[in-house]
Amino acid sequence: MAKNILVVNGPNLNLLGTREPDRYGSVTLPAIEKLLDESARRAGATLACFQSNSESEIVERIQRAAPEAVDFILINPAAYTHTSVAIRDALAAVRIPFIEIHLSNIHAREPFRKRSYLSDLAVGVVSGLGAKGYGLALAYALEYTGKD
Ligand code: CA2
Repeated sequence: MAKNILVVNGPNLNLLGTREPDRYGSVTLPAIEKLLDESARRAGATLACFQSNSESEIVERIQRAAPEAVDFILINPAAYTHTSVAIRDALAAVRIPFIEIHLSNIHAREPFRKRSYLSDLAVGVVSGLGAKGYGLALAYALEYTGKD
């Protein structure tokens, strides 16, 4: 079971629930983080949340996860999904298993969103299930042993 989980959200996801509700839903990021924290606590795990609009801050947060003994990362890299070799390299360097999450179905949108720089390194990808995707990914992370 994963005990120490880090949730990372990328650029513009701080706007969740305040703009484009048809595309991204009406739940705010703090509300999502609160639900995740409650679920993690119930399972006896600890969960830290981080959001940034800056690629370098996300890279630095992922690097810090290794000395913090984070054992699973849930990440919605937002637009950096489609551009960031730096975030890919950080995730590869720390060797912490992660799930890539998207609120929307990135395969049902513009062609440039189909390419992810992270998916082939991920344990799995959740895309198109809205805010529920975070809870589903957390449930998987809590049971993850790396053996199956
Ligand atoms: O579907 C997702 O979760 C995305 O990661 C969201 C990114 C987009 O660039 C990815 O292709 C798919 C965009 C995040 C923008 O977040 C907003 C939230 C509320 C209002 C406006 C933007």
